[in-house]
Amino acid sequence: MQKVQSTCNFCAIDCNLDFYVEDGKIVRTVPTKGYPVNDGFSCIKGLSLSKQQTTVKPGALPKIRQGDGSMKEVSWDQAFNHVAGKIKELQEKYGRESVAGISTGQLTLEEFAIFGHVMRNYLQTNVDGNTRLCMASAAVAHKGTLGYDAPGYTLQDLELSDTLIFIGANPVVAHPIVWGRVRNNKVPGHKIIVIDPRRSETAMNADYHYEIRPRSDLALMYTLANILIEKDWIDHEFIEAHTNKFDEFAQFVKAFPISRGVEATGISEDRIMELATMIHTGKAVSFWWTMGVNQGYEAVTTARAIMNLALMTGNIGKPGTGGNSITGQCNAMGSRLFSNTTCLFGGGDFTDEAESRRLADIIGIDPDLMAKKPTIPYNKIIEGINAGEIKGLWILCTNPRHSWTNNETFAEAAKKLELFVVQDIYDNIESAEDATVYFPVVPGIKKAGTYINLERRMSAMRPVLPRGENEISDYECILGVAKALGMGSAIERWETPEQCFDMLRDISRGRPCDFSGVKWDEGRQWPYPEGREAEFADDQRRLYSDGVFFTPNGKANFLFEELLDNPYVQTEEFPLIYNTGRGTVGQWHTQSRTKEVKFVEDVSLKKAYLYMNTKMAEENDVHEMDQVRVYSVNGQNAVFYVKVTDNVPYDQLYAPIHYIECNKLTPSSYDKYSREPNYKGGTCRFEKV
Ligand SMILES: Nc1nc2c(c(=O)[nH]1)N[C@H]1C(S)=C(S)[C@@H](COP(=O)(O)OP(=O)(O)OC[C@H]3O[C@@H](n4cnc5c(=O)[nH]c(N)nc54)[C@H](O)[C@@H]3O)O[C@H]1N2
Ligand SMILES: Nc1nc2c(c(=O)[nH]1)N[C@H]1C(S)=C(S)[C@@H](COP(=O)(O)OP(=O)(O)OC[C@H]3O[C@@H](n4cnc5c(=O)[nH]c(N)nc54)[C@H](O)[C@@H]3O)O[C@H]1N2
Ligand code: SF4
Ligand SMILES: [Mo]
Repeated sequence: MQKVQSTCNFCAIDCNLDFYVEDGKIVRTVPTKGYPVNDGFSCIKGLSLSKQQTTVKPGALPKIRQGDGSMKEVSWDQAFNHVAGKIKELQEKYGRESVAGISTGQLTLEEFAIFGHVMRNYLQTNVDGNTRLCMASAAVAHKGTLGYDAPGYTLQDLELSDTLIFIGANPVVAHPIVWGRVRNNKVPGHKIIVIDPRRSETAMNADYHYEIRPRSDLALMYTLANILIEKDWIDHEFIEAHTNKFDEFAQFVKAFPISRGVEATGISEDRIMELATMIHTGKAVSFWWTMGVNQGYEAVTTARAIMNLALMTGNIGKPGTGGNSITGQCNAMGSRLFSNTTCLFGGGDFTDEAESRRLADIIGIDPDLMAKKPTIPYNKIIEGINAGEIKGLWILCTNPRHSWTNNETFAEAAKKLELFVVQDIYDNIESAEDATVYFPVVPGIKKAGTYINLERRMSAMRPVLPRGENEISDYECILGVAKALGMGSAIERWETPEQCFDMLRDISRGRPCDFSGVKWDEGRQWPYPEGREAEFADDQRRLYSDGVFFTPNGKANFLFEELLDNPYVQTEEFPLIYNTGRGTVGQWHTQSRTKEVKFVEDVSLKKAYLYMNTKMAEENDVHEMDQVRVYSVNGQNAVFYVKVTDNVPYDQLYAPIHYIECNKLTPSSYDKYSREPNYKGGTCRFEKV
């Protein structure tokens, strides 16, 4: 029996697992003992990765839509030539930007990079990713406050903090290993605090739960800042030495007396004071935010306000502290820095000509062929298709027909495309219904590459199973199209993922994400510069311990602005908040991968459901598992089964995202800086069916 250690490619923890292989089959999967991330633990999703050896059809061939509407299998070469020809034809006829791509945070670093190279550099067009739906707000917030998209923490901080504050994060369901690390926390008297309008699974397990009104986080953060300043519960020395613009910030939050916080959040004055006092008395306070913050109409500003609290109390760069964003997908961190979508490879600006030339030299391309501006955002791509300006779309490792906000707009777009390439491991995902080309690729267990986890750890994905005839990876698939496009010397240095990794390593040299000392197939946190390995030997490292940030003067920025008007206030017509998010540990997003896991299937509902407050249900004569039709402010409606609970407030519904109905009802509304959808902030009403 052979043992292969590899990385789980579901969530951003990037657990390592030992796969035992016999006769070309995975016979046992065991979480890797001693691995600094998950040390012998994992969740059911990682343990179920072996299912893909049977559920992903082996040896599948690509398919092309025929005149009669049917899909016909063709050889890989035929498919590459067809797609390359069609891309060129569309670009000639309608202009370069008439073709676009939507990528993901769930492929390897090398796969994003080659896709970004082909589409953004060579074809000079737009590619956005599902990372926009997830981490864009955090990325923009980090750049402004810290000077670079560099979350500073290490997972060990969860064990070292005495005051852990989770804001819009539900790790019990979404990041079980994060929660495992919290449970390992041995600091005497440590407190776990949750800020979430809903009594989430994490709130149920916390010491304190502040059930604020949805979208009132920003007002709460400013109110807390004001209290901390008024009481002089701040770290003057740190502020003075390591931050910019504190005085302006202090002046600004004077407009947030505690009464304003009470009015916005619905939390009493005493309880807001209690929270401020815990931030003050904590010796190592850590703030952890996820989608309850990122997916809002003033998400970037809220994330900045959280980091402001960490900065003003000096809770950053020290063990157990930080204003920390928890990442979602296995390689969201990688896609943020190496997809060539919103920044150059390695985080540089498209306008930085010297940096652009340096990169062109490393990747072997004429500097004129480098992308010159950031991509248009996801929503502009979908709107562009619906407006008839974008005619070709290539999506890989994402299922937007299901996951995109107001998803009927994607359904509409898909039907208008002249070329719609869907690259996935399953041909039955909702997004493939209108595909004109389907590329079947192998799942993670059959390929090699690198992920970066939530604490900046490069994590090696190693092929666990051999490949059969016709089986190719995402990397090879993109390379095939690149060659068919006639890229010639512009793709010469990109023959294998390993070669690509070497180029990215060179690119990272001297940048904050410097991983020049990391070898292919090695797991390490960045930075890890070549020649300074001994200095960076600790494998649980955090950034900013020297108080130096990535801004021009090395100081972190206090960034703030007035509250915006909520685009979706509750009205008589739409009196309820429509909250959405993860359902259970076993279910992953659009469920293409997890619905096959028998254990998960046995305990999950097959049809869309939502949670409704007990009193609301009683008043409307709704009982457990009755059906209701929900009418959304976006003009759509859908039917859901009802689960009755006290964990959701009276005037809210909570719909798990794992059913396509969920995003039928979310609005086309975005944060103005990050363009991330305001997925958790719609309004609705319902009637019993
Ligand atoms: N099992 C499982 N795990 C996953 C995933 C999965 O699909 N399934 N997906 C992964 C991915 S890509 C991601 S991004 C993460 C997401 O991880 P999380 O962000 O933790 O998950 P969500 O359920 O989307 O949202 C978290 C909480 O935000 C709350 N919330 C809603 N509105 C507000 C608000 O106005 N203020 C505050 N403070 N809270 C609010 C919701 O009630 C919810 O409990 O999970 C990852 N892990
Ligand atoms: N209402 C609402 N909507 C949301 C959210 C929310 O909280 N509320 N959360 C948003 C967030 S944070 C996210 S990250 C998105 C996720 O949204 P999606 O990215 O659309 O969801 P997934 O189901 O993860 O889609 C991944 C696809 O990749 C395929 N796949 C798996 N492995 C491979 C591979 O190796 N190669 C290829 N080519 N394909 C593969 C899977 O079969 C699947 O079809 O949803 C967003 N949508
Ligand atoms: S889904 Fe996340 S927590 Fe579960 S095994 Fe995979 S990486 Fe670990
Ligand atoms: Mo995500």
